[in-house]
Amino acid sequence: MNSKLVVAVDVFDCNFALDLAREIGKEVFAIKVNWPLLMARGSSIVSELGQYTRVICDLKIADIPNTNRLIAGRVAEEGAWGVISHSFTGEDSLRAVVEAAGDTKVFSVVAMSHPGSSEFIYPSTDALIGLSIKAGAYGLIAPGNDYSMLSRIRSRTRDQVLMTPGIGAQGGSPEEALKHGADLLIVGRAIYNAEKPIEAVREFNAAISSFKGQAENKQLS
Ligand code: OMP
Repeated sequence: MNSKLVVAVDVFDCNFALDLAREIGKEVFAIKVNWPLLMARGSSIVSELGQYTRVICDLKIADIPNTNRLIAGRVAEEGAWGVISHSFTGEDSLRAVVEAAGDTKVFSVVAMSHPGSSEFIYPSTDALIGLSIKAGAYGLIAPGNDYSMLSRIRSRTRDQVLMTPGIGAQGGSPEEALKHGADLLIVGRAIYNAEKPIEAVREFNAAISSFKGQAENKQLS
């Protein structure tokens, strides 16, 4: 399945998450887990969900290098395909995540999708992109609902994979995000709160595959 869809499952109910993963796993690129599931179950939720699809661990790691290393190492042991880290803590902290993550891909936050991102993060986005590339990040988190910021980030890197939240509940559209340079689209509530999540997944996949832009079709392993 060649989907670009990453489904955020921001719930505390592990059975719901596992049932959902079983249902949609083959039709999505990955499932993203955040603190609610990790708090409810511990890090083993990563390998449990990993039976059905790739898992991206959204911990937004933001600590000193030693602590970051411990967290990223555990995520890698659980077999996560990817992990999300902040970059504002500096190159040494992000590099520690990259080193400890091993084969697990590191996505670094350089701009966020909520209004407050414009207060401190947006003014630093260019510096955060440079720092993330130097530290060896595989990908960047860029807002899928702010197309001018997304284009600006795309114009500063061709190599890093851009994974974009903000699609659906936060107002972004899959076609516009792809048009402005997204490689992977994160969708949460618009799928896990849908009456029939599998149908919502199929609608997003159809919108994604109908997009015929100039965006390169990156082959992601
Ligand atoms: P929905 O708004 O329900 O589609 O969920 C979006 C998901 O993306 C949530 O899991 C957020 O934690 C996450 N997210 C953002 O919404 N904005 C960001 O800037 C970054 C992330 C993220 O890193 O995944």
